[in-house]
This record gives sequence, C-alpha cells and structure tokens, in this order.
Amino acid sequence: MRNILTEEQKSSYHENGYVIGLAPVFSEPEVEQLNANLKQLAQLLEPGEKMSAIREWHMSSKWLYDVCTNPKILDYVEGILGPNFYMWGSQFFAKAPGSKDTVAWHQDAYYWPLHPHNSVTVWLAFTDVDEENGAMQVIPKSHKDGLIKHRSVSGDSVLTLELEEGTFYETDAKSLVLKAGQISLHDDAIVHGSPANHSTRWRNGVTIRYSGTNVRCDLSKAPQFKAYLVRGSDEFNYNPQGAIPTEKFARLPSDQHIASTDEVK
Ligand SMILES: O=C(O)CCC(=O)C(=O)O
Repeated sequence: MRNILTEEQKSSYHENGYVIGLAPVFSEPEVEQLNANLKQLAQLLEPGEKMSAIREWHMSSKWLYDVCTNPKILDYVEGILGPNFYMWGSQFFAKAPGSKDTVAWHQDAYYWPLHPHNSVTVWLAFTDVDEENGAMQVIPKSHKDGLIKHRSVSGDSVLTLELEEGTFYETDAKSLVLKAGQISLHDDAIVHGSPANHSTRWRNGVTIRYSGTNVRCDLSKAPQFKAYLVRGSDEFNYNPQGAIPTEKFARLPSDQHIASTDEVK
C-alpha cells in the first residue's frame, strides 16, 4: 500500500509550514543498511571535514541518489508539490554525542536563488532524533510572514547566516521528533534551526530538497545547480539537468556543491 499525505496532513503542512507523524519510509533493518552505507560514503571525507560536507553527493553517489529519489519519499512530497517536481539538493546534518554544533535559526529560501518559492525539504532521520540530542526545531506558521533579513552568524552554527533575536518568537519552537527511518517535510520559508546535542547518542539525518518544475534557479548565483526530474514531466525546462551517478560511493569535488555565490549554506 502507498503511503501518501492525507488531506489533514496536507492542511497541517500548509497551515503550520511543516508536517511530522508520517508512517516510516524505512524499516529498522533498512535503517541499519542506510547507516552502514553512510559509513562507507563518509570514509571519503578528508580528515577534519564534517558530515555536513556530504552535500549534493547525490550527484556522485548512486546509493545516495537512490535514497533521495526513493518512491516512498516522493509519494509524500507529491502531496505538497503536485505531480511535477525535481530534486536538487542534499546535505547531512550530524551531531556527535555531546557536540556543541548548532544550526542557527534561518529560513532556507533566504539562501536560495530560486523563484518562485515552491520548494519542500525532507529531513530523513538516520538516528532517532529528539529534544535531548538536538532535533531540528521549527517556528510553526512562520512561513506565512515572508523572508526576514539575516545577518552573518556568530557562535557554533554550521551555517553562515542567522536571524536576529526578536525577529520571531523562539518560545513557539516545536521540536521535530522522529524515529530513525521517518521523515519530516518543511516549507522553504519556515524559520528553523537546531540546538546542541546534550545526549550520549548520535543525532544524524539528511536534508533533501525538492522544487516544482515551475521553479527557476538563477544560475548566475548558483552555477552548479542541477535538477533531477523525479516525478511527472517538465513543461518549463528552466534548469540544467543532472546526470545520474553510476558509482555506488563517490565524493563530489567540494567546488561542485550548489552554493549560492551570495550566501553559502
Ligand atoms: O538538521 C538540522 O539541524 C538543520 C537542517 C536544516 O537547516 C534544513 O533542513 O534546512
């Protein structure tokens, strides 16, 4: 049986800017295999590189490409973006036990030279994530208020930009608690971030980005941008298409990831 978003889950996404509580995409044995494969991929990191450097490696690793285009994930995304959409981004966000790394409060769309705003991020949990080990947090409904000016980041954030205090209500934050193998979906304008890992457990997951085919990337700002049509047809043909990788585990040269020339995420 296919798991798709119910009407209630779709309304909740549009109202709040995110949805959780979805039936798992991967079973326990599949999660074990995912982590074993990730371990192999991570062996290609240079000494000192963090897991967040595994970014857009779906363009070089067939294993990761297959994860990002898993039909069960696409079924959920289709409930938001409709029948025609492409996948273009992926990045791991891992925190070791006790890691002080945070992700500063931000809005994805502020970083991305994509128009119109019609993009969804899937956060796929490779480990259980909860309040103790630094699960992602969102400010419900904040996607409705438009983009807010960001400043350069200070502190332990793995990103480069952040929202200033007072531009949103941090007390409203909700943690996106997930079991390994589950996903959340969030809107490109929702305010979100994540705190340090205060537990003795790893916290790890991959973000995967999808956009409707009506979304055009400004290639003067993100020259490496490549779209992989994953559902339906592309009547717009706005973006260059990516080539499906053939090697199971291979790293992408760091200068090939999709950084915008204005702001790097
Ligand atoms: O995993 C995190 O803590 C942050 C992820 C994130 O910023 C994103 O999915 O856009």
